[in-house]
Amino acid sequence: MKNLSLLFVALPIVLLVCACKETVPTDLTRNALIPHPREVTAGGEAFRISGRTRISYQDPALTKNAGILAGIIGELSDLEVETENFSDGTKRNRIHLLIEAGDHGLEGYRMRIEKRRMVISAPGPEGIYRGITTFGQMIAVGGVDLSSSGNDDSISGNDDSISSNDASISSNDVRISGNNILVPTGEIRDWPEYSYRGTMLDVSRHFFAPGIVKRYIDQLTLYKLNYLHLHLADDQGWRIEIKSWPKLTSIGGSTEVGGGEGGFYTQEEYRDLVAYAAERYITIVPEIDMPGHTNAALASYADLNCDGVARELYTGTRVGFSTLCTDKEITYRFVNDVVREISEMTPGPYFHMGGDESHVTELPDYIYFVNRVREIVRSHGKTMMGWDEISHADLSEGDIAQYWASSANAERAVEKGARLLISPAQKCYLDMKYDSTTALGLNWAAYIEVDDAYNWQPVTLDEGIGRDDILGIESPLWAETIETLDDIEYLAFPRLIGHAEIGWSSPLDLSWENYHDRLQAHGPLLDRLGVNYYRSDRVW
Ligand code: TNX
Repeated sequence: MKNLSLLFVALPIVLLVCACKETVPTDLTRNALIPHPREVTAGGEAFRISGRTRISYQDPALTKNAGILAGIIGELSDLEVETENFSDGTKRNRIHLLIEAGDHGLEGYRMRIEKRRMVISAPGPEGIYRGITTFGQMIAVGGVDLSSSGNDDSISGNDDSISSNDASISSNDVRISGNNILVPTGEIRDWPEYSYRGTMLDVSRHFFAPGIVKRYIDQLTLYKLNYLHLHLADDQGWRIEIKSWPKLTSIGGSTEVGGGEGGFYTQEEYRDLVAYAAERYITIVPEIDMPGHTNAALASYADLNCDGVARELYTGTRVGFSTLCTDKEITYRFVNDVVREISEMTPGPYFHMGGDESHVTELPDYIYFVNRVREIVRSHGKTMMGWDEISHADLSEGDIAQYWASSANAERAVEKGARLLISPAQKCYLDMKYDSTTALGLNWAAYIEVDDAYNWQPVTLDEGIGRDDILGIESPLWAETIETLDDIEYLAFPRLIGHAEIGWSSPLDLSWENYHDRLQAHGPLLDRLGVNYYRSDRVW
């Protein structure tokens, strides 16, 4: 409770009441978990984690997970829990991490909390990790009285088995007191609705140093997001070192919106970011936007322009004025080198080729270009992603179109056999202002308050788009108006948390009233983590 000492100074009466009698949390269904888990059953008792409890992992592949779990417990209490590699999954006073087959993919997990032990099991380390993040929320946020929201139906608790004395339960259902953590018993079975739950960070309009991106990654993983799409090149800046085309960064990376000094990731820094994300079970999706949004490249190499004249660097915020020369062969040598070098550093399955707002590329040229890029991307072993305009080209099964603006484009992509990443600007764009008073951001698509960001579903967006057409959901954060980590956090949080729930939870469990109460309970956690989130008066 290290960081919560102030709370007790502020609430002496609560402290007095709590000092007389230890409150035993026994109702697992009250935990304010986000995303909402699939199935929660209360056991009616409590498991005590103390100095003698150990984390016991059955498989060496779970060593890292055991360390992460011990770290979370250590951060939230005074406990230094030891870890051990042990195959007996029944021992008492243990938090067991077990590999166990399941029916719900690699991210599905099961958590069984009994009076004398608890078990987190999954088909592999990724699912165990998702379970650990749930456990982390249980002890960091605790419980909340969700009955006031009138949505208890949406929590599949087994009421019959609850024998808790309600009068003894205050609003926090998991108790931490120095060297003891009490966790309510019961069972959670959980798995994601969509296998792709992501956010995009535009590092081109303003450059964000690796340390900032890592901090953002830390925050994404709290809410089970598993993809981070980096928008690495646009008119205002080229942000990734390409060894075979060095001027892309020495010239193209030298500025940003407003004329600041810009910057770029060396290949070493990019690899390090990819590894950092992978440690947290987040896959990086690199994007090089083309044939439009390419002024930084066109300023770096004259040959990429149809007239052979290098463009001036651009530090404004207009879009749609630049294009690679689609009928020059050097353009495809360039694209091939870029896709090859980036793909070699990117273990994830996707390469995003942009393709949006190419307003000065003739449509037949655009189609020809996207078709050729698609072949290049495939030749380097990657699946092509692109903004919804790519549906004009020859898409087929395996390609991914990112629905941001046009349902006609999205439907055309589906008709051609592609699947969709759902990012409608009116709901998902994290760079949209919350309301007319928000200092940061834009408003061309909408004002998006916290409830607006939550109150929609990918499957009901468009009649022509069915569940099977959808790969997942992604929330883009464009960076024309933002320059710091504080700015990123202000626009992303808490809207992104709602998107994370839409991506993970059962559509039947999505209810603003219920989510509202859980999100409210996450405020103190975000405060403690120092996240500069928007304190919407619709929530806090
Ligand atoms: C549209 S979204 C764009 C971006 C801008 C964004 C600002 C998309 C595919 N293109 O170039 O940054 O609006 O909200």
